[in-house]
Amino acid sequence: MAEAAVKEKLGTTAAQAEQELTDGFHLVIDALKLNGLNTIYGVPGIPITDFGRMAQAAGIRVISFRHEQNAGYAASIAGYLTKKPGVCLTVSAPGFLNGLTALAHATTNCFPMILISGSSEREIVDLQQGDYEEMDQLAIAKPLCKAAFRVLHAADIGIGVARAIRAAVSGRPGGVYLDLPAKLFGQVMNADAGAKSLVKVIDAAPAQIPAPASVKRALDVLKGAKRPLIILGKGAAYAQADDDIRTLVEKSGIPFLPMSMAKGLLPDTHPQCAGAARSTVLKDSDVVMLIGARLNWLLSHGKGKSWGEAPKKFIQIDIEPKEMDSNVEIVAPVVGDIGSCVSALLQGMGGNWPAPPADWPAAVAKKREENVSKMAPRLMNNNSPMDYHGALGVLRTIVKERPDAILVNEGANTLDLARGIIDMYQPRKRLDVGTWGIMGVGMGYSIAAAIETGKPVLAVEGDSAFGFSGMEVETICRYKLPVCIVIFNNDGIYRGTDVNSASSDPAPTVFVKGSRYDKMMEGFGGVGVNATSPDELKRAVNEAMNSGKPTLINAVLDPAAGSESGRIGNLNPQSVLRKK
Ligand SMILES: Cc1ncc(C[n+]2csc(CCOP(=O)(O)OP(=O)(O)O)c2C)c(N)n1
Ligand SMILES: [Mg+2]
Repeated sequence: MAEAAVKEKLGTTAAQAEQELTDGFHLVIDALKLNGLNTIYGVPGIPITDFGRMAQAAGIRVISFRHEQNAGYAASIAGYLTKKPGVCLTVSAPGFLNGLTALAHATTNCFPMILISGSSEREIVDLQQGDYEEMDQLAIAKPLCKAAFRVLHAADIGIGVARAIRAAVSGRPGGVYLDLPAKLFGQVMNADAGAKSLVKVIDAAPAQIPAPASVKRALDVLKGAKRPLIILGKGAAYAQADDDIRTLVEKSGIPFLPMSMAKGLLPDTHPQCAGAARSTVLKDSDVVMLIGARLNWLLSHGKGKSWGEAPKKFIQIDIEPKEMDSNVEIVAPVVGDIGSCVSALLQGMGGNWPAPPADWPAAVAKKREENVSKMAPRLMNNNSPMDYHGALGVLRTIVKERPDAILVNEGANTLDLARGIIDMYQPRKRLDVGTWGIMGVGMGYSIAAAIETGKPVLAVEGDSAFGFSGMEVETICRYKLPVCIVIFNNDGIYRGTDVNSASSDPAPTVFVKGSRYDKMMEGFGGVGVNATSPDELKRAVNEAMNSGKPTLINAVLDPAAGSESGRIGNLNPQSVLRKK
């Protein structure tokens, strides 16, 4: 054979061989795509930089953040909004650790999420020989999530991703860690075998049907109630069984209390909503049916002063059997997924379910009207600098006029007062600090909410809360997201008035007075506005929501307007000793 012909033949064979091979990079991408995971939130670096590029080239949306914690919070709320695991991608050790808070947060809040981190050489890590970013990430992640897996062979990528997806969304959802060592990405294998090794997860979150006897028991207890109450938690919102839940509440005639992120499942203005009569319904109810809500600290563990003296019976609907009796006795546990449970309850209720004794809903409605009208005049003040009520009165109207916008909310006073004042009208429109009362979710949530839903986002942020994720305003500008951030700037944490009498250092709770957060936004090409009155605030927010341009409004609040720890000051430890 002539030399040229030999060369050509060899070239073709090499090309053919290459075509028939795949590698770890592509298998991970293919496995994610096969399962409909089309968005990745993360921060690039060794060993996942090229992976991000290739994922983007393959049609996956890769949203690149400034800090992994924010990318992780974004993934966690993407999971909540879509019922598919949100994916966060990080580098090894420090990037992994930055993402880990969000993974633990996802698990605590029952949001499906997968944290994928690149990791260093196993052989070196396990001998602790000081590899680049050395850390036994799998061991560290394990206690903080629902499940943790490591893939060592390219042929196992399909199974690894499938297990991660199933673990994240089945049963009670939560966070899953997937460890991908650097070497895995470069491993090659036969392309056909690679394609065959991928797993499309069938029925990732199988329905869990409640036992008929448990449904009957619950309905018997409910029927005997004189002053029943339904509490809706974010588990009920997650379930996306909106129509059935609404029908159940309306058919029963029972007052309902939405937990923070369940607001809007039925409108807060619904005649049965007891949101504005919370203390009355907790104290005076005799039977409480919890739907996707846990009796944790947010409900005072189901006992103590806020629950009153009279004995209570609890019915609890939850997918997790271990949730039952976690704080108090549950007389009627109904274990199953919320959708299946609610539909079984509806069926069991039949066509002529008796309404609760009329004096109960009437008493709740009276209390609600009283509280609402007490608050009304405060919401209309046009004080400058603003107080919380004046500023929130304006935002309340804006949300009423734009019920499909997503409200992100964090802070102390900024959170507690906004939760009470801003009515929600549609399910899953209120995203906030969740079970831990965590600061720092603001920008990550806003970004994911805009990306996942395509709806405008209004983020109402305490000035301290905002600081935890503030750098992501660049990300918001870079991706041109329709996010309007309103910072309730009261010069500090809770208040801006603390004074340190011992030295010239500022007190621990105060920030630079008169800060202009709006200038940050301008620095990245977004719109910045300094608003000093409710009228100015209203104009600026409406303009931002109309334009869809990334906007940050520095709302100047009276530094003395807030109170210590917002509504949960009672949780601060006290001592009889008051040494100064
Ligand atoms: C990760 C985290 N760190 C610290 C806290 C404690 N903390 C609770 S609220 C808060 C900030 C409150 O100030 P701000 O956001 O300005 O709201 P304001 O009460 O002033 O309206 C802090 C730091 C927390 N909840 N989470
Ligand atoms: Mg503040």
